[in-house]
Amino acid sequence: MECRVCKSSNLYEFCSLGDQPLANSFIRKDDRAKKEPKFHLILNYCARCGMVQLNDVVPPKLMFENYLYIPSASQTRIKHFNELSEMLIRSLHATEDDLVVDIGSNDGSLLEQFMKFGVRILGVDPSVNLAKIAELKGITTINDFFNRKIAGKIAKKYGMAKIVTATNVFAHVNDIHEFVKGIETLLADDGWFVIEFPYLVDFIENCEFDTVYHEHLSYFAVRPLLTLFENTTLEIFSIKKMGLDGGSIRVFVRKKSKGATQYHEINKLVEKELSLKLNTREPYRRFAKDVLERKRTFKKLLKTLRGKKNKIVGYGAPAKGNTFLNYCNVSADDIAYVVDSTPYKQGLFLPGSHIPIYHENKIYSDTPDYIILLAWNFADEIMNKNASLRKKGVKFILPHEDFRIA
Ligand code: JHZ
Ligand code: ZN
Repeated sequence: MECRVCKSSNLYEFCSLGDQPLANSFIRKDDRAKKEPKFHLILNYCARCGMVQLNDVVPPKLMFENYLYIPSASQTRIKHFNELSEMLIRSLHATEDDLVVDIGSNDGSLLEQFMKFGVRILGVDPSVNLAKIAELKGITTINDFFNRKIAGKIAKKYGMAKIVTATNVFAHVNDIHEFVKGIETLLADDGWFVIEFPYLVDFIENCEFDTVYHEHLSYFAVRPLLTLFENTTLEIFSIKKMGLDGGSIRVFVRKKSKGATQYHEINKLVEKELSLKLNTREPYRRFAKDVLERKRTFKKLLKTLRGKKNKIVGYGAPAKGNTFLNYCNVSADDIAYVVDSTPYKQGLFLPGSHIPIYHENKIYSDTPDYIILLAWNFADEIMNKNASLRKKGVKFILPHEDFRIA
């Protein structure tokens, strides 16, 4: 095993979440008796470049060919995509001749926002079911994994891209050097490549261990990211911190020497990373301890609540919820069901725990005592829309606030 950024074999294992099923492999009712494939979920830290990464790489086709996660199940994410598209169109003065390519385009949620501006749009996504949905919306989608070859084909057929976006997909890519070469092939000289993903600083500071699953191969800090682009024709010229998904960053990339780089913003993030000693093993050791502590705290709470015969259910069937529940050995005896707004997940069962997934309405007819907020990154949206339920006395358990009950 070598570091996916600097190729060093000086990797240090700091946290194991055990063997787990794939977090987005929801199960059909009739398949519950079948054995689920499980894979190690182990985090490594590269002592040379500081990159945090998974030890084991699951064949991507197993995870992404039939994909049930859609960003459009959350209003907050749609709003975010709307803001992102507006900002990029405005900043680059993009017109109808310009091409926007979204990598990991999913059901076309982001490109739908760009569509409003009349620019040319193109999606790239390996998921067969989601590419079909995007095509039905009128979004041409190349149904494949992005790489240099695909980039070359796009450039030849559609021309160079003024805007290339990759939101929550960069961390899923095994060969990131090949991916970056694809961007070098595709990006116009005056174009921008914008990447978004969860930020290592928030991940470590808030012990967001549930965001570890087999899809997430990389847990980026700015320092290794700068290393990644070092020997390329591209440069990072700005980075914005965002609150989304428990703390993410938006990274702006373009061809080298195309204007003023916002070093101040980038340096501030690097300084923060150094002040947290993310270039040493210390914070990772602490993280592993915190993970164990969080499991203990939750198990204790669960025991107390169940001892008092409370009915406990879950809100959301996010991938991260499955890491959380499976790491804490939670079963359908502990949590009766979860509800989720994604139509494709409803009627299925969670991987590992086999907890059933229902429509969000179920909690209104059923009125549980406690709801654990598995999709804690959308706390505002979910707590607001369930205000009436809370008035009736239903309590929410907030994992991201040390399991506070609200
Ligand atoms: P959400 C996915 O992770 C997978 P997940 C992926 N690997 C990734 O990187 C991140 O996204 C970004 C539901 N929900 O977005 C919808 C409600 O039911 O946190 C979703 O199933 N009601 C690409 O799966 C889930 O919660 C609501 O009101 O961890 C949220 O999933 C809202 C707001 C959401 O991502
Ligand atoms: Zn490295």
